[in-house]
Amino acid sequence: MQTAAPQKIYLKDYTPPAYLVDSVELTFKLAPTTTRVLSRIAFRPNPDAQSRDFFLHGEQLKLISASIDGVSITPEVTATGLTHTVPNAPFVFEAEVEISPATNTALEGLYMSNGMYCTQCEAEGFRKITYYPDRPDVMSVFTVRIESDLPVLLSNGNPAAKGDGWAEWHDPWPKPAYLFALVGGDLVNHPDRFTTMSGKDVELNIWVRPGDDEQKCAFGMEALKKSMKWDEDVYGREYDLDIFNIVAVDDFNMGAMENKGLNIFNSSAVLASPETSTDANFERIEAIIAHEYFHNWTGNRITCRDWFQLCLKEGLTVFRDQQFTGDMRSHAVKRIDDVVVLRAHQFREDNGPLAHPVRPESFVEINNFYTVTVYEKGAEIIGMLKRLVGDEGYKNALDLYFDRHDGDAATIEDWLQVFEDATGRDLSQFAKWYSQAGTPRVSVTDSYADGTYSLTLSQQTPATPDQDKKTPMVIPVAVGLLNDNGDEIVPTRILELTEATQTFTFDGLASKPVPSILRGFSAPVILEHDQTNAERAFLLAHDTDPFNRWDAGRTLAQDVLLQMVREDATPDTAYLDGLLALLRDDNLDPAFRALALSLPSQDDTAQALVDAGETPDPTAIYRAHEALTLHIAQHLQDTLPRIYADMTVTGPYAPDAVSAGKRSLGNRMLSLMSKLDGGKQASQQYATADNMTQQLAALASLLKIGKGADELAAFEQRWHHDRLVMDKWFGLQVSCAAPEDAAKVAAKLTEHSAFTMKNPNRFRAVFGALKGNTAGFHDPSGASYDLLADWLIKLDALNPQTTARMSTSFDTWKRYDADRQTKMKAALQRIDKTPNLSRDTTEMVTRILG
Ligand code: 0A1
Ligand code: ZN
Repeated sequence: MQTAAPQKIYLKDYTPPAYLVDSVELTFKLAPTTTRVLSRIAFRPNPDAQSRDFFLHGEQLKLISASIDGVSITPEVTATGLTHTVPNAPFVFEAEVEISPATNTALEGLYMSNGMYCTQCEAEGFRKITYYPDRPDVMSVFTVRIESDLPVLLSNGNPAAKGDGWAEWHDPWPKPAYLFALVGGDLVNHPDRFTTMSGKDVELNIWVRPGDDEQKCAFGMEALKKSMKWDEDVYGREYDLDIFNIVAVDDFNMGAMENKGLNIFNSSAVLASPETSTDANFERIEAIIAHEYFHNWTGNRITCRDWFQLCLKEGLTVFRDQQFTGDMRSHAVKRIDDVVVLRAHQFREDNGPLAHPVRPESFVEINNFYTVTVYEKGAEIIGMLKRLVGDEGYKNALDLYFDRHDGDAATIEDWLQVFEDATGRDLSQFAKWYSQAGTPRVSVTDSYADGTYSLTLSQQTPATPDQDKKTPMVIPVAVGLLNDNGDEIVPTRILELTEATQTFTFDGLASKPVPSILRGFSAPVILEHDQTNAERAFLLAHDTDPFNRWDAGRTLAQDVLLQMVREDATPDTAYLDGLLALLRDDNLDPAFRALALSLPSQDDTAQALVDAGETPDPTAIYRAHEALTLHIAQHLQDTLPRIYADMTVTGPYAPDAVSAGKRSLGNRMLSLMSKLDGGKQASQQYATADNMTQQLAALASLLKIGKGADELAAFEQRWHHDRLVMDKWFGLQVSCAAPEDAAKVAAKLTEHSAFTMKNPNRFRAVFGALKGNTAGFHDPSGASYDLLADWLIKLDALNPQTTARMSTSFDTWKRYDADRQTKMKAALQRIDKTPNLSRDTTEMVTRILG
């Protein structure tokens, strides 16, 4: 257990910094366990400050010397920083500290990964590098000198000078310390160039370790150039340095990091080749490269005043990367993909013990708030704003935002103000989306009389931790109406639901229409609409809104599953016929058909049962999913081989959306066919596949029917040298394991010589997959709970951030039966009682236990 109660930090306590920084000069003398960092920081009193106390953050630093205006001082040093008296006028603070990157397993601050030095400073890692006011509202110009024998030495900004064993960098754009970065290593680059909209020539590089990885940068480089062009075309944003560097690193806690001019990427988020990466990997890489690049304006040029404003940069940047992917690929498919993620992860968070507002009001450890709520619900809020003010209003507001706040550390109030000023709209009620946690439920009733159709919408948001009472929000509900023939008689209209209950009317209708509600998923809410299965099947067949068409099928599938869980029913043939018609409709995008044929996740079904006031049984849910999949396979049996053949992509592999969509539908066919042919087709596909998408899909189809042992061994034999491919090998075995075997399979994999908990990707491959195998994780034996708890306890001593993140696997514990609850609670308590448990994990486990 923690010795000292961790301190909670509140948004309401924000005060401006006592001192501002005009310039920072840093010198790094790199050495694995004895890196020296020399700093020279020009401070000046902040005229807006409320205090004159001088405090610099600093953790795990060995202070060698310090001075103020050249006079040596002995500051008061604690575990969290240093203080000293300072002049009431501008002054220069200098210090020399020693740090040990080689033993830094937390992967925060300066650390080493496979012989390479790299940094991760967001959120509060810079304080592990040197003493500094490590808060985002202190922005300064950095000059960095790196001394090392390593051939490649990089930092932010533009290269200033270099010589034998040293390099200097200067970043002209003032930035907070969390955007600082440094890399030193034996690296090779994949170079390119980009000419910006005003004709400036920018050098681009992706840096990787020498070896086969060099071949894997081309796709990322194209994605970078597309992102740069898109941000110019769509947002009018131009790049602002002479050089843009991306570095791939194997050990990284997150996906990637937007450090100014020097993005550092988890190698899984940048390296790609047809032989080693799936279509999903390619799409993810394109999106993450775009996301980090877009941060240059939304995050770096305009940053956050404090960490409570994290959604200011993250919600907006996710929204921008979603728009980008839609433009590059398919808007309909991207929207469905995003909503699947939102419902699976954000709704789960918002409806459990970890629920928090998009702008939280307090935290113990900010790293615990890089959540789906801040990111994905944060992006949904931007989408709603755009829907409410229209495309023109959104464009004007964004132009004003960049004009007014360039160079600022801004707040959500600043953000909403530009929308108010640009559009004249009052957003005071809308602002609740940032402060009120929980997923609103919108229920629907309707009636028709004398040519008028009335739609009554009611909203209600359930209580969440620390927030009992909720008040109505502004909910944009996009609605269209269809007639009995399936023709659209009222095109999409945005209804603004602002009260607890409101009725909207549509006049001049010849008969009662079929409503299509929440088109495009116009707000992140749960729609409670008692439609008959016939109406849903009708929308599945006719809705002109592709999202709602897909969602009608999804709701039907969920209903069928619930019936099968409850009473072992056989599935509704209306649903199966609907699927067949959709599958045979060759006018429909294959990617869309593949999505329409996939079932809600088992975790979604569990939540649907909770919403209906029932206790979910993961084993029964698993059986219902298996049974429904078999029914679907049998019902579509005659059509599967034809579509499978039609989806063959000829020619060399390309990761474009059209080819990927075909493979996606083809592999959906393969997985269904495997339920009937004992894996014959899958074995053949495995044997002949010339790319990872086809190979992995075939292997998954085999493993899911309890076959594929030979292929699994061959896969390991072939790919044992490739870390990212081996992550797939580890993960797939756990996600495809039968529920009763999942814990055993995961435990056995932790004994494999290639398993290491020091690498977050490998740890997540095994334990992320265990969480994803819902019935396996919740196997009544409790074996998975115990195994995960054992490993989280071990990992916490090395890497608190990843441990805390992975502890969320337990966040649904209160949903389940008494026996499972007892077992999960015991696992959580065992973690909580671990001596010296990190602040990160302590906060998470405490919140989960509630
Ligand atoms: N800002 C990055 C993600 C990131 C966040 C936190 C980190 O450490 C706590 C690392 C990376 C992004 O949004 O891409
Ligand atoms: Zn981001």
